[in-house]
Amino acid sequence: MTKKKILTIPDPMLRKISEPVEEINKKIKNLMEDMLETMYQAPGIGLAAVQIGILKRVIVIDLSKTGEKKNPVFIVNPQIKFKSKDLVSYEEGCLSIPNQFAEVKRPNSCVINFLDYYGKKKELKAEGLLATCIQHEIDHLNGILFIDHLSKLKKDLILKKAKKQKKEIDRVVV
Ligand code: GNR
Ligand code: NI
Repeated sequence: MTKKKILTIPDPMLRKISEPVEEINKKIKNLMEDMLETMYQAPGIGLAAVQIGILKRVIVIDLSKTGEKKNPVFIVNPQIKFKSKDLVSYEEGCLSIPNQFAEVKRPNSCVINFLDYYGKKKELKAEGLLATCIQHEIDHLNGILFIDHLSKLKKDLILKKAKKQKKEIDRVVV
C-alpha cells in the first residue's frame, strides 16, 4: 500500500469522466489498496480514484470512527438504482478542495449495484451519511464536485478562498 498525492482544484483531471473497470485484476486491487492508504492518511471517509489521478470508476469508503475497527468498503463500477425523494443536508468537505466546507442537500437514501474487491456483484442500500458519501464519490466519477451543488454565490466564495489558500501555501514554499 502506497500513499499517493491527492489532486486539488483547479486540476482539470478532477473534471474528467472516469472509465468503467473491465476486469478486477492485480492492478485494480493494487489501486484500491493505494486509495485506502491515501484516504486513511488524509484522513477522509471516502476517496475516488480520479483524486489520485486515475480515471477509473473505483471508490473506497470507510465511515468507522477513530479507535473503532476499520470498515473499508470497495466500490467498483457503481450504478445508482434508486434515490429517495426525501433529502438530507450534511456539511460536506472534499480532500480535493482542502479546508472548505458547505451544507449540501442530497437524497437521504439510495440503492447501488457495484462490484466488490473480489469482483463479486453486490447491492447496497445506504442512508444518511453513507448515502451522502456514496453520492459525493459517484459525482467524482462523473467530474462533479460538491461545490457544483451550491448557489453560484457560495461556490464562487469557496473557489476564491481555495485560490487564496493555495497562494499562501506557495508563498511559504518559495
Ligand atoms: O472526507 C470526506 N468527508 C466527507 C464529509 C461529508 C460528505 C462527503 C465527504 S467525502 C470526503 C473525502 C472526499 O473528498 N472524498 O471524495
Ligand atoms: Ni471529494
